[in-house]
Amino acid sequence: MAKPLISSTFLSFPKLLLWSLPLLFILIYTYLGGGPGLKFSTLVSFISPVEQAVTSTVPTKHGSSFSPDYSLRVTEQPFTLSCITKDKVILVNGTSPGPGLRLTEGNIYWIRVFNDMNDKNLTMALDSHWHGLSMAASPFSDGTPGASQWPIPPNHYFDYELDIVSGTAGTYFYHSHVGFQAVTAAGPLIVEEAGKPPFKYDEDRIIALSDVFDKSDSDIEEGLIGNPFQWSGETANILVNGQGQLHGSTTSANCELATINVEPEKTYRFRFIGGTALSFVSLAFEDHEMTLIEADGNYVKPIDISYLQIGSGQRFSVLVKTKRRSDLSKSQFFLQVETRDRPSLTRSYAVLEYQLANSKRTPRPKPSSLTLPTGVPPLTLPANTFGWLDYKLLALTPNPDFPKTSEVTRRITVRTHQIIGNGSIMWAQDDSPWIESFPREPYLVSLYKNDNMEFPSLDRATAHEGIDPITRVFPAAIGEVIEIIIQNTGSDVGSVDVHPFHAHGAHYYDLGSGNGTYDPVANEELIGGLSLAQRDTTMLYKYAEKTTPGIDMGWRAWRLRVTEPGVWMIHCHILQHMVMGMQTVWVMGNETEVLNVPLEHIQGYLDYGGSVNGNDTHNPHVVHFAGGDA
Ligand SMILES: *[C@@H]1O[C@H](CO)[C@@H](O)[C@H](O)[C@H]1NC(C)=O
Ligand SMILES: *[C@@H]1O[C@H](CO)[C@@H](O)[C@H](O)[C@H]1NC(C)=O
Ligand SMILES: *[C@@H]1O[C@H](CO)[C@@H](O)[C@H](O)[C@H]1NC(C)=O
Ligand SMILES: *[C@@H]1O[C@H](CO)[C@@H](O)[C@H](O)[C@H]1NC(C)=O
Ligand SMILES: *[C@@H]1O[C@H](CO)[C@@H](O)[C@H](O)[C@H]1NC(C)=O
Ligand SMILES: *[C@@H]1O[C@H](CO)[C@@H](O)[C@H](O)[C@H]1NC(C)=O
Ligand SMILES: [Cu+2]
Repeated sequence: MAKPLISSTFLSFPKLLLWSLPLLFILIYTYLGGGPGLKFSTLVSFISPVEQAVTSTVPTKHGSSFSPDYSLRVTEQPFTLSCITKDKVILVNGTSPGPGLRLTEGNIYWIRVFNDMNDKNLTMALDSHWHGLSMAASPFSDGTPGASQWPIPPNHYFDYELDIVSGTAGTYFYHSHVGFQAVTAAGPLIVEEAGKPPFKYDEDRIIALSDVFDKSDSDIEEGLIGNPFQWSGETANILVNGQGQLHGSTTSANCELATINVEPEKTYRFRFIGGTALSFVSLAFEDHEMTLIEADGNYVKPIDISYLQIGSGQRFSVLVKTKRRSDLSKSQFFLQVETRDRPSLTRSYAVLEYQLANSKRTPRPKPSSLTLPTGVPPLTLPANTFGWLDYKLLALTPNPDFPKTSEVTRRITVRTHQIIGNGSIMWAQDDSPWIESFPREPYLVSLYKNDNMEFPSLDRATAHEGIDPITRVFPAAIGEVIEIIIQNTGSDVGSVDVHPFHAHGAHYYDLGSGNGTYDPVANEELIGGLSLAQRDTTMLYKYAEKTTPGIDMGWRAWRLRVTEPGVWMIHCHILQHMVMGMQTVWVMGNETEVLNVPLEHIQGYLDYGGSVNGNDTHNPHVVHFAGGDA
C-alpha cells in the first residue's frame, strides 16, 4: 500500500507557499471546528509532519519500480446479464459490477486503470470523483471528461491518485464517466476506518444495484443525442450485484438471483450502492428490519426504516440483525426491489440466504432452486415517491461548522428544463445544456492552456442567476457559503421527471425538498436547529405528472461552504440525462487558486494522449499531487 509520503524534491519558497496555502486553510478551518464532516482525527493527521509535508509537482516516471495499489482493466466483450446477451458490454476485470476496492482512510493510493478497449475512450470517476471522495489535490483525476481530464485513449492506462483523508470512511463506487459506459463499467469502493467504526457490526455485505437494457450502449447513446430522438427504452431488470432473473426466461448461467449469505444471530452492515443508470427504486427485505446508519459516505443518527429508497449515485448503509436459528422457519428471504416514477413498474429480487452450519454438508442450492416468487409479491412496498427521510437525516456527530443561514453569501438557482426541439430532446440548466461534445477540450485544460475559454467571471455570473453566460460555468469564491437550489420545471410539453443530483468535489448539507418554487423563509422553519447530514447525491422529485411548460414544479436545496478549489461537475446521475446535457460545471476559487500547479509540470495532462498516459512501450509521467509514493 502506498505510504503517505515525504517528497524528496526540494521546492522553491514561493511554490512551497502556494502548496501550503490550501493545507493551511484546511488546518485552520478544521481547527475552528469545521471542514466537511471532518473529525478530530483529521486535525491530528493534518498536523502530523507526514501529511503536512509539501510535495513537488515535478512529474514522476512510473517505471518498473512503481507498483500501483490496485489495477482495473476495462474491456468490451460479449456478456450476459440477467439472461440478456449482448455483443459489446463494457466490463471491469471481466465482470459487472467490477471488483470491489477496499481502502483505509488516512492513506494515499494509486489505482491504475487500463483502457483495454480498441475504439473507445474511458475515464474512471473513481466517483470523486471516485464518488464523493475529495480530490482537491489531484486536479486532473476527477474522472470527468469535458471538465477536468482528457479521457484515457484506447489501449492506454492512467494512474489515478486517491488521497483518502481521515473522516471519509463510507460507501462509494467507481464508474466510467464517458457516455453510457457506467451502465456496466462500475464497481464498489469501500473506505474503511483506520480505527473502529462508530457502529458495531460483525460483517458487511455490498449490495450494488444496476440496470440492464435490451439495446446496445451505442444504440442508446446515438438515440439520445440523435435526431429523431430515440429513448433508451426502460430498464429490462434491476440487478443485484450484477445478477437477476427475468420472468418467463429459462434459468441458466448468469440468470440466477443474487444471494446474500448471512449467518444467524449476527449484525450485518449492508452497503447499498445505487449504480442504476436510470432506476429510482424502493426496496426492503422480507421479514428483516433495517436501521439506516450511513448516507453517501457520511454516518447519520441511526433511524429505523421499513424500506429504503435509492436513486442513481446514492449510497446507504443499514444494519440488519439476523434471526436466531431457533426462530428460522426457512433459510431464504427475498430482497424485493421496485422502480418508482417510471411509466411501468419493474420489480426484481435477490435472496438473503442463511448459512446454517448443518447444511454445510448439503451443497449450496442450485441457482435453479432460487426461483422468482410466483403470484403476489412477498412484500407490499409503499407507493410514495417523494420526501423520503427529508429533514430526518441528521449528522451522527453534529458539525459545529454547519453554515448558518446568516452566513449565506449567495443563493444560486439552477433551473433545469427539458427542451424538445425539432426531433431532438435535450436537458438544459439555466438554458445551457452540457453534453460531451461541448466543450472541445476539458474545461480545466482550457483554463491552463488559456486557449479556448476565459476564466469565468463571478460578476457576470452574479448578474445571471449564478451562471456565467460566456463560459456556461458556475463560478464561486473560496470561503463563500452558497445555497444551490435545483429547480425542476415542466418540460416543453409539460412533463416532469425525477432526478438524482450529484455533486463532485465536496459534500453539501442537504436542506430538503418540496413542491413548487423554493421558499427560503418557509424552509428555514423546517431546518431550524437541525444538524443536517452531508450528502453528495439527493433527489429532485416529481410532484406532478403534467404541468405547464416552464413552470416551477419541485426543488431541492443544498448549502455548501466553498473550500476546495477546482473544476467540479454537478449533474443528474441518470446516465440518459447526462448524455442529454443534464450537467453543470462549477469553478470554485479564483485563477490563482484553481491554476495552482506550474504549467511546465503538467504538460502531459494538457493533450489528449499526453505523456501521463502509459501504454505497452511508454511509462507514464505523472505528478504526485497528494504526494503518494508507491
Ligand atoms: C484486475 O485484473 C488485473 C489483471 O488481471 C489484476 O492484476 C488486478 O489485480 C485485478 N484487480 C482487482 C481489483 O481485482
Ligand atoms: C476520444 O477523445 C478524443 C478527445 O476528445 C476525441 O478526439 C476522439 O474522437 C475520441 N475517440 C472516440 C473513439 O470517441
Ligand atoms: C425547427 O422548426 C421550426 C418550426 O418548424 C423552424 O422554424 C426551425 O427553423 C427549425 N429549426 C431547426 C434547427 O431545424
Ligand atoms: C404540487 O403542486 C402542484 C401545483 O400547485 C399541484 O398540482 C400538485 O398536486 C402538487 N403535488 C403534490 C404531490 O402535492
Ligand atoms: C485569489 O484569492 C487569493 C486569496 O484571496 C488572492 O491572494 C489572490 O490574489 C487572488 N487571485 C486573483 C487572480 O484574483
Ligand atoms: C505509446 O505512448 C507513446 C507516448 O505517448 C506514443 O508515442 C506511442 O505512439 C504510444 N504507442 C501506441 C501503440 O499507442
Ligand atoms: Cu435527470
